[in-house]
Amino acid sequence: RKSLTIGLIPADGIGLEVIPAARKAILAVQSELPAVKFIDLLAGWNTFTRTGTALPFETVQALKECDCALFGSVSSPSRKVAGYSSPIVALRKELDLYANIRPVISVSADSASTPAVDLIVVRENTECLYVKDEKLIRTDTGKEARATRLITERASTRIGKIAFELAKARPRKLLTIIHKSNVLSVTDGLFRESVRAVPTLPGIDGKFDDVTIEEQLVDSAVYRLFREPQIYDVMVAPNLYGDIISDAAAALVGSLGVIPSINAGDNFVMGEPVHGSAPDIAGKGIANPVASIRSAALMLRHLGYTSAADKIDKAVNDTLAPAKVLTADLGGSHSTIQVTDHILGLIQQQYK
Ligand code: NAD
Ligand code: K
Ligand code: MN
Repeated sequence: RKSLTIGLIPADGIGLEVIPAARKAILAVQSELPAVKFIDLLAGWNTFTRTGTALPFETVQALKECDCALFGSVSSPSRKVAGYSSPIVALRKELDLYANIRPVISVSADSASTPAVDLIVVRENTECLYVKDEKLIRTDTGKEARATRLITERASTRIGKIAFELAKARPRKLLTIIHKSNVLSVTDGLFRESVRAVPTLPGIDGKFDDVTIEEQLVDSAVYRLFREPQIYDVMVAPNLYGDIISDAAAALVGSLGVIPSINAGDNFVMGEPVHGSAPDIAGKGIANPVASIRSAALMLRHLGYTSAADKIDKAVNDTLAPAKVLTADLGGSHSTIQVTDHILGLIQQQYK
């Protein structure tokens, strides 16, 4: 790759404050990257109210010319608004971003009161109950609702591959498959079998022999996640379980403001902080930029720029603890800019 073109979609609320911080972090490591070029793109509620669409055609077209993108956060109204639909959901579909990857790491592993959490949830992003094939029918005894739960070998295998790759790259090399195939033996059975079969696929050639495979029923997985989160390393799950597990895991570390994610497909990756547009603090300059900066690092790591990603992550971790330069959500009093500048300073030090 001769250049790295990155689409920036801050969208709404604090997205407008934290995506610029992520941009600066990428620029701080640009000596390790091909020529970086940013393209500013529109989407979200503000865009909808001005133009009548939350995801302009030009944005989708421009993204197809990009190597990757960073998405901030969108303000979706709770009431139904004619013509509006969430751009992030549409983008995942449009770009076939089938893997949702969320690392959850404790803010201060040194604190005795909070358990040390260092895990990654890998969520299948395209099927399961989220195919939204729902029907309401009337029967003699009242209404009846039915939904299709789609699990395919193809989607389960491709998410399984991503999970094995991530587990292999970590010190513990442990992969836990989350399912409920004691009850849902056909659908969850297929998910479980497909993931388990990844190491035996043609072309894998023993690559994943050093990865330990465990499995856990989804309900007891949530229980154990709260009691002993340190037992988990990489967890892979179908869409709905992955959604619930990743929010539950996020609750263990104190603030949404530190949790990054990527939406990944075979040809594209989009970094995105897990949090929303935070209307309660938007415009005040106090939003935590860490989730977005970590999302930028995760995106670079996914593209293979490991050492650039390591430098960003180290600077972030050293800013949270021991430096304890923190925004208000973590009990500190620093601004978005102050935390960002501290992180940028620690990145620069690593090049000296
Ligand atoms: P939220 O994540 O925006 O906020 C929840 C709470 O966490 C708020 O108190 C907020 O101030 C705080 N918070 C979140 N991120 C923070 C940060 N970086 N720094 C400091 N504090 C932070 O969730 P919500 O309030 O349920 O939703 C607000 C809007 O965001 C809604 O319109 C919702 O639809 C949207 N949303 C979008 C996404 C997305 O873009 N993918 C995800 C979730 C919610
Ligand atoms: K978001
Ligand atoms: Mn969710």
